[in-house]
Amino acid sequence: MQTDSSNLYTALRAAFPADLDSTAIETDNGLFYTWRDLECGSAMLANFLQSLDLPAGARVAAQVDKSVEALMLYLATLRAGYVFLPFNMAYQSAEMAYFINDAEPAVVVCSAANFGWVSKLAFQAGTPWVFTLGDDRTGSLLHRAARASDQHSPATRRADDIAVIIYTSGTTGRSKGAMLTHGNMLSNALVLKDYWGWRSVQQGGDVLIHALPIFHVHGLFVAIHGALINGSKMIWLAKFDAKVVIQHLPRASVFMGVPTLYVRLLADPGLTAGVCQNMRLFISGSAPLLMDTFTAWQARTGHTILERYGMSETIMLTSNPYVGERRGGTVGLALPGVNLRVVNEQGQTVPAGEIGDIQVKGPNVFAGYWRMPEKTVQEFTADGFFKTGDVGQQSRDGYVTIVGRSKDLIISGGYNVYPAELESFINDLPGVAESAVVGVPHPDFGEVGVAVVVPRAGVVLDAMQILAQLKASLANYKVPKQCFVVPDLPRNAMGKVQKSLLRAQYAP
Ligand code: MLC
Ligand code: AMP
Repeated sequence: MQTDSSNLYTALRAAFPADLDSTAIETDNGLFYTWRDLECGSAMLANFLQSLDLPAGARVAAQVDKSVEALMLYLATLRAGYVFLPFNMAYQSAEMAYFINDAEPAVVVCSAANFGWVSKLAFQAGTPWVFTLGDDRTGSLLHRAARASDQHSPATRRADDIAVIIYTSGTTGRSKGAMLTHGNMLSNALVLKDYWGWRSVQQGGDVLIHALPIFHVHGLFVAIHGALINGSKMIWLAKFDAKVVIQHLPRASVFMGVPTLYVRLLADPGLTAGVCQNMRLFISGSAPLLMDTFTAWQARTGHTILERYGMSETIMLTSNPYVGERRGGTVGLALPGVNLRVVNEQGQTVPAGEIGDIQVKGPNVFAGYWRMPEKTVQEFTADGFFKTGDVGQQSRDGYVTIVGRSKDLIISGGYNVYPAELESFINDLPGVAESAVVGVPHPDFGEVGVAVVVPRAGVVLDAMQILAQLKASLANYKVPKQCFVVPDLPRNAMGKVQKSLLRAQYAP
């Protein structure tokens, strides 16, 4: 077998336990997948993809429900040396049209229910292959791959070859594709393996409850790479459900979630110290964890949540320590290999405790935005640091606290919502003069959007109708939870809309 240590799959595969017939994944609908199933299933899909004779660097896009076969498609794309593009199932046709036209994937995989509109978009954009994949082991992809060999040697890939493109929305409303390399992901997975004290099979092994979606950095990389590179079993939940998580906790040792998951678990009386007694580690990230949640979790379960910070462009950047003080309200220390600094407007590093922009450098930092060289240059400093868009401070002993964002972004239940995208959509609706979308605190999602809309002279706008129009066109989680029609927006002397005033006004 040809081996190339820079193909991420090769490194993940090398960590599989010696007993390939032991369970790698147990699903919430009673299925058991062995390590051999992962190896052979992804080999078949990789062989099938390669039989399509795709050009070098071809993109394989997937907008599918969470399933182990979807994970195998990801692994197969890595093995075959193509570039994987995961998409949220909530995206509707206008959003998918943008992504498909921008990324020009050679293969698109979608659900059978969406095949009609997705295949139309893809064929119009010149994609030659569209397959379906269901969450119940059905679909043309598996059907076509069924005759492929289950033996496959990972394609030779360099550490700086692109493995995945993750689309993030841009502040202009135009989404940018962050290109992550095999090297970015492997270096980060190896750092986290040590940092979070993952236990080898010889040490009794870890069992991860996987309850997150698999189209983002958190569920796809931090969780899945974490389990695979440690040869650890996953309990695989199709969707987060507090009761189902609690039912599985006694057999697990690691859980990862966005803060909303912790809030929902705490709301269930079934969460007790007893059900958590075999747990080793609870990790939170993707959005700020409130101090209340941190302390309530400690009081109820006896465990201290480990909060970490990262982003699509960088994977993980900082983490509270596994051994040592997990300081609530902070995102911990820069991970080994990550160079993190807090700078002022002139780009000078500020003293400990002072607030500034967070910039980072390291082997985990992405290779740039897909087909946006100017945007990529803008987002890096002359000395090669990436501007995260997060605002924070670092204590004398290195703990980082995030206090805000210089980017206009709402993080709702761990999903990013860009006000500029919503505002441009609302401003195009008939009768709208202008609008502003702001984030306000929310007990479940942490933060949600509120739209404030000004009608054109003489027009009467219906707030509910505006929300209905947004819902008909955009992913559901982006739709503001409330809409207000007002005569005008507050502006400063420069004529800029004062979003801070709107936030304060609509927070209640
Ligand atoms: C769902 N809804 C949301 C929402 N999720 N609204 C705002 N924000 C959200 N995040 C709304 C839907 O629009 C719908 O409204 C209603 O809730 C029910 O939808 P659902 O899909 O059934 O919701 P639910 O299953 O309860 O989902 C909630 C959730 C989910 C918290 C489980 O949002 C989730 O999995 N979030 C995790 C996101 C994540 O993995 N982020 C990682 C990013 S990586 P209606 O009105 O249409 O009925 C990253 C980097 C890093 O940030 O550091 O990790
Ligand atoms: P994404 O683009 O989806 O990867 O989101 C990345 C952003 O999520 C970061 O730039 C931060 O603003 C935010 N984020 C991630 N983890 C945390 C955290 N622990 N606390 C606060 N914000 C976080």
